[in-house]
Amino acid sequence: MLTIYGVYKSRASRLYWLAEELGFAFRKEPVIQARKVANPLAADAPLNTKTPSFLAVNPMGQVPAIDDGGLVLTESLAILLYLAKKHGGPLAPNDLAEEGRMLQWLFWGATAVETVTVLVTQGDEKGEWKTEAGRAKLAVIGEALKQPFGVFEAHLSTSDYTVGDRFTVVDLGLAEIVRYVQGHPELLQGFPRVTAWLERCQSRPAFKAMWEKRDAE
Ligand SMILES: N[C@@H](CCC(=O)N[C@@H](CS)C(=O)NCC(=O)O)C(=O)O
Repeated sequence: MLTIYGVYKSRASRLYWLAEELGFAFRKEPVIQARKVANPLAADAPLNTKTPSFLAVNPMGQVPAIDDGGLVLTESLAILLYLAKKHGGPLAPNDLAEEGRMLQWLFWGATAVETVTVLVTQGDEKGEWKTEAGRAKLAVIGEALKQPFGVFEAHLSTSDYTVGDRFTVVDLGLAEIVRYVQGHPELLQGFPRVTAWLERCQSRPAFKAMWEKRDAE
């Protein structure tokens, strides 16, 4: 049985969305981020990313991780591609060339986009954007996103989706990365195709099912 480590309100949401898309069974181990726990190492602390039993699974102390019949994997985007390939179908690559393109866009998402968009969601969590200094920082972040969002905007002029002219695991992963700025529409201003693509991805029943469970968590 596949075990997914991580609560819905974390990058594990990507894996839960994929599970809704593909319908595979899993066991959820609700590991919460240590930063959300007052004393993560206290005896009565909930299972969290600093709990020794979880560090034995992912020494990086981050969710998500999976254990698929003894195969332990970390890094959400790698796990997405692994699970998509394992279960097959339209979300997975059809051939090596498609897999190459998928890896390209997933690595691009992790390096050129998520490193920046994650700052937005972290700032949301801390209430950082309420001050003048915070708003100035957010504007700098918006500037940093212009190049990658511009590249994606141009790419989406040829297709509604990132690879293979259909919704794939790449769109799922990238949509979760771009979602981090969704609470700040000004950061998506000037990128109508990216905005429409994000709405298209999030209109899928599987995303909505995941989101309902995330809200209820
Ligand atoms: N590159 C990793 C990043 C994982 C990551 O940063 N996860 C966050 C939660 S979204 C985490 O576990 N943080 C630990 C903490 O805040 O204690 C991935 O994509 O899986």
